[in-house]
Parts: sequence; structure tokens; C-alpha cells
Amino acid sequence: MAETTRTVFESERALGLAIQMQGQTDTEIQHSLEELGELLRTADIIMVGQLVQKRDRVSRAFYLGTGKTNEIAEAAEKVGANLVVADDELTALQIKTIEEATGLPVCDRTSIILDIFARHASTREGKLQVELASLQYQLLHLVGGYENLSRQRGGIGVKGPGETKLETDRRVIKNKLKKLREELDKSVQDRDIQSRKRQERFNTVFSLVGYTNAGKSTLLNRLTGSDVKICDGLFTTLDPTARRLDFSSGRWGILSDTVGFIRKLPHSLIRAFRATLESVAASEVLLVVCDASDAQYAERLAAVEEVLGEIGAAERERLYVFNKIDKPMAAEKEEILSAFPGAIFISAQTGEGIDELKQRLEEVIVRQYVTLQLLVPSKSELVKEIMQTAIVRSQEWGQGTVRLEAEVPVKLQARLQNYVVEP
Ligand SMILES: Nc1nc2c(ncn2[C@@H]2O[C@H](COP(=O)(O)OP(=O)(O)OP(=O)(O)O)[C@@H](O)[C@H]2O)c(=O)[nH]1
Ligand SMILES: [Mg+2]
Repeated sequence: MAETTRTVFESERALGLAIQMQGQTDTEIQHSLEELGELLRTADIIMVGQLVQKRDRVSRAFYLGTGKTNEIAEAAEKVGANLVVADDELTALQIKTIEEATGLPVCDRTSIILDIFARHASTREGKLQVELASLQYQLLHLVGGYENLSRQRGGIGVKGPGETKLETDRRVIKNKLKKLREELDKSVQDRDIQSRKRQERFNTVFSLVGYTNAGKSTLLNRLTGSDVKICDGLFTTLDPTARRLDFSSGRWGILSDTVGFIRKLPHSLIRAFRATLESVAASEVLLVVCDASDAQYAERLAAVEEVLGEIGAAERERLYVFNKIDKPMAAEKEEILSAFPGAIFISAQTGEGIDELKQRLEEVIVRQYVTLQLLVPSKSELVKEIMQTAIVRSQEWGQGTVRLEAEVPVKLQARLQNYVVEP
């Protein structure tokens, strides 16, 4: 079980802290705090108040300025908060100064996200990834002699000769991280072998990407008739799920669902989920799902682009899918289309627009097939692979060979080179 980075209190009521740097608008800060509220709600915490300070720069020791830090306790008392949560990742020292000034437990946006991930991870690989990210977070937060970790865990290792408590903690975490990385690599290898079996090698893979809660899993279910868990909360899906996507023409591809993105997505998580995210980057087409009813859709799409850039998917072909059009839309279709040419409008919930989406996906698939005339030894493994992945137009079985006319995935074409014949 992945450890969470935060101690859980009964009926937690949080005071949200945020800083407004130069160039950031009030609305941006408000949106970010609203999102923090959503994150907290997903982690079963209520945000009961907020405290924002305009700052030019933030010091390593003070998130809010010294004067403002002293106001936190009073603000918390006023709204009955028993927890303080910052809307950014804090340094160990920043946590310590706020804790000392308020006497309240303090956590940050990153630890809340890690907490949600820890609750939602269900597969072994998912759990390992979350544990890795949590440990990386803990390692960073040991800096400066802050003994938050040992206090929460009641000590995590036996001191070596001449080591300080901090050095011991650091060494124990580093060893644990190394072991976890090895375990994770092995688990990823096993997954790769399994996915090969599913022939992702030869079929077009569409990856659903987008902000968390945009409706990616609902769309996967709608398109493939699956029943992946969906929920009105953040980061419901953590583990990659791939499903076969069939078209009435007999062509098929693979649709893959994965973890959603968010603004300020912790780097430790991006690093820990590297393998998962790399498989997204390797798919042919990204279906970028966006909640069209969301007033912040443009900012959120910008955050999605940022993460895509970080995982090496900046150049991938993408199809923008504006979902939830059964609700009032945040902008006119024309406006969206001029910013995102070729965007498709759907409701994964009601099914509206799904036929058009399927048609567009099939157009992509058609480009990934070539029609070939083939003469293949009938006992060859290739015959089986062709039968599984191609659309066979005609087949004539002869003495030891089979003559085929088939639409074949381009990914398989190279291996068939020696068997191509004239029509
Ligand atoms: N009204 C409406 N709600 C939708 C639509 N599609 C999804 N939802 C709702 O939006 C919420 C999130 O849906 P999910 O499919 O879990 O979203 P997701 O993108 O997979 O989210 P994560 O896995 O958390 O990243 C759920 O409450 C869905 O019922 C839609 O077309 N219309
Ligand atoms: Mg999901």
C-alpha cells in the first residue's frame, strides 16, 4: 500500500493559502484556489476559507511574508479551520514556519494530489508509481533538518554509526527509492509484454488525454462498451487501460485511457508515471478531451499542452474533443473552432456527436492501412497475424500457400515485403 504524505485528521476543514505573483490576475488565483477546493473535496477535506497575498518573490523560509504568516492563525480560527493548505508546493522550511506560527498541521497542493493518487491507485504498477512519487516528495522535505517524516512515522530507520537522524532518514529513503525503481521497471516490462500480446504493435492506438474530470473514461466506455470507473472527482483513473475500438467496416484500433492532467502537476508524479506517460506519447493520435462547459477550458487546455510537452508528445497528431455539450457551453462553437480547428463536439454521456467522432477516428485508421496482394506460406505465423489484424477482402487457399487481398495495418507492412505479389 502506498504511504500518503499527510496525516489524516477527522473532519478536516482547511484554510487555503495562495500567493499572487506579479502578472497573475485575480481570476487566475481564484480559479486555482477553486481547483484546490476540488482537490480537497476529492480528498474528503472541506475548504472553509482562503488567504491570498500579493508577493514579488517567495523566500525559501516564508511562503507568505512574515507579517502575513502571523495572520494565518487568526484567519484559520475565524473560519474554524483545523488544517492549512497552500496552493503551491512548499519547501520543508516554509511548512515549518507556518506550523510554528499557527500550531496547525500544514500541507501543500502536491501532498494533496499525492494523497488522492494513493487512494485511487489500484494496480500494482499504479501503487508503485505513487509510492515512488511520495518518497521523492518526502526526501525533498527532509532538507533543513525538518523531521516531519520521522514525526509522522514514529521513526523510519535505525541510525548508522556517526549518522544524524536526518542522514539516516535520507539514506533509508534513498535505499527504498532504489528498490522501488527496480520493482517498477520490472512491472513495466511485464506490462509491455502483455500489451504486445494485444497487438498494439500493429494497430492504431488512440490515447485519451486531457484535464482530470474532462470525461475521458466516460468516452472510453461510450466508444468501446466498457465499464471503466467514472466519478465526479479528480484523478479517478490512474492506471492505463486499453480497449479494442471496433468500426462497422471491420477495421479496428486501440483506445487507451490514462491519468488526467492538472495545473502544477507535481514533477515527482510526472517522473514516477514516466512509463505510463511515455506510452501515451508513443500513440499515433491523441484525443485531447476537454470539458466544453468549463469556463476555464482554455487555461486547462494550456496546462494539458504543457504536460504533453514535458512527456515528449508536443508533436503528436491530435484531435480536440469538446465534451459535455449537453450542458451549457462556456464558449460559442465558432470561437472554439477558430482556436482549435477541426475540433469535434460531443456528449460522452448522451451519445451526441459520437457518430461523427467515430467517423473521424476511422478516417485516421484508414490512413494506417494499405491494400496488398499477398502470397504467403499457409503454415506461416504471418497468416494468423494477417487474419487478426487485417481486413481480408479475398482468400484463395492453394498447395501450401494462400493468396490474399487484404487491407493491412501499415505497421505490419515491412514484415510482409517478401510476400507481396502483382494483382
Ligand atoms: N453532463 C455530462 N457529464 C459528463 C459527460 N462526460 C462525463 N461526464 C461526467 O464528468 C465526470 C468525470 O468523468 P470521467 O469520465 O470520470 O472523467 P475523466 O476524464 O476520466 O477523469 P479522471 O479519470 O479523474 O481524470 C463524471 O461525473 C461523468 O459522469 C458528458 O458528456 N456530459
Ligand atoms: Mg478517468
